[in-house]
Amino acid sequence: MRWIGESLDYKSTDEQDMIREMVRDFAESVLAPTIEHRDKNQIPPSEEWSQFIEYGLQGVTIPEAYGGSPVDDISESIIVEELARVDPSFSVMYCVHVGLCAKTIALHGDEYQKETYLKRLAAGDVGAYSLSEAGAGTDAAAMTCKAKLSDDGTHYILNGEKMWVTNGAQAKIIVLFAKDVDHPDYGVKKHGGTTAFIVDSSFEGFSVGKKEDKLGIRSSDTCTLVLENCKVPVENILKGAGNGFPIAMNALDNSRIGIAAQALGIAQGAYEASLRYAHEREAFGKPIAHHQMIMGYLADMATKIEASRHLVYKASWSKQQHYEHGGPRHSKEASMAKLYAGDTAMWVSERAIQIHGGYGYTKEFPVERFFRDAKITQIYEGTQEVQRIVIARSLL
Ligand code: COS
Repeated sequence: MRWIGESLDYKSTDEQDMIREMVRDFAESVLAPTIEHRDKNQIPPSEEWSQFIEYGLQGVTIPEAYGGSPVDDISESIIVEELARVDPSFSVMYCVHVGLCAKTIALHGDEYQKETYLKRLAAGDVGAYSLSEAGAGTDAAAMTCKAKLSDDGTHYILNGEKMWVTNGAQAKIIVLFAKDVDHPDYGVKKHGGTTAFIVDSSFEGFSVGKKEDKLGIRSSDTCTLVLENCKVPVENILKGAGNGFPIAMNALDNSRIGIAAQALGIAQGAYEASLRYAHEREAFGKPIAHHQMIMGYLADMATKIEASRHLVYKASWSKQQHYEHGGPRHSKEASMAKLYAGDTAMWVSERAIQIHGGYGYTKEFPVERFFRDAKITQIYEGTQEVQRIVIARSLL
């Protein structure tokens, strides 16, 4: 049997290096100066998004034919990682736009849907994805939002309320799931009738509800969406009525890698702040970086971050192999990356506060924000418990 090491190449490509440098520059020059204010006041990064779209990176999951500028899947993760290293809120806005929304339409959309919606997403209209409801988060198949075909057969009428929608208030285009009550599988299979709709925020009967007041990622908007006889044209269904659940799960396989990359960036940002502080801060006559316990923390942080990076890039590579070369589904790799990187972000950001001591508990340093932002990476796009279910199922 061949040893996997024989085929490994750890070198990044010139394009990946160039993308990392470009995004780092954007994050440090545009996001860093405003993040504290946006975090404190829960202001979404709309201004910053307008500047970001000048780079064209909002179209990395969209084919060139529809105005996109595709990059390889590791580069996609590098972009998220570099954004999160400075501003985790912006990184999740980006992740949902390129991953859950644009990629899902690119994979499952027909020509009309791609022509109409991918072009707008590529031009910078913000995208969102809406699966969860008040009583259906982890148990996604338990959703109760209903869709019914209109009498003249031209529209579906959607009713219900969706919850925890990232970019909910900003999005113009939303991939949204509801159950077609007339589908033969509705009420037969648990997820029976689940249908993926492309909803334009201008559609009649669509409105944005409550905005959540969150512990972390406070500059990212998270809302409920209200569907009151919302009219969605039949041509806006992805892959036909009743075929939505696998589309939802497949989208999560992709986006969990994005959240893992976000967690990696958070851990990296918290670690770098700690390293800087450990060199500057003196105690007992020397920089704390030279005290063995702090050295131990820094070593463990760097090791866990490196391990996370391997899992994130491996999962990104597996995703690309799956779509471009018919490789096996990447569900396990995505869940492993998110599980490990999410726990690492939480652990590293907590240690970062410990290294900063009392100062780390204040808003004078960014580590308390990283700590608050890290927690959500263990919850959204599948809790750590769900990741374990997905991993264990693939093992068993
Ligand atoms: N890709 C494509 N299809 C998939 C899939 C995947 N990764 N995983 C499951 N499916 C398909 C199955 O093949 C099955 O299809 P059929 O009925 O045609 O056979 C269907 O989806 C149902 O699968 P399953 O029985 O595994 O669904 P469960 O209800 O048991 O759900 C978990 C399993 C818990 C893994 C799933 O509900 C989940 O991921 N929950 C978390 C949701 C989440 O991340 N929410 C946050 C969203 S951010 S808004």
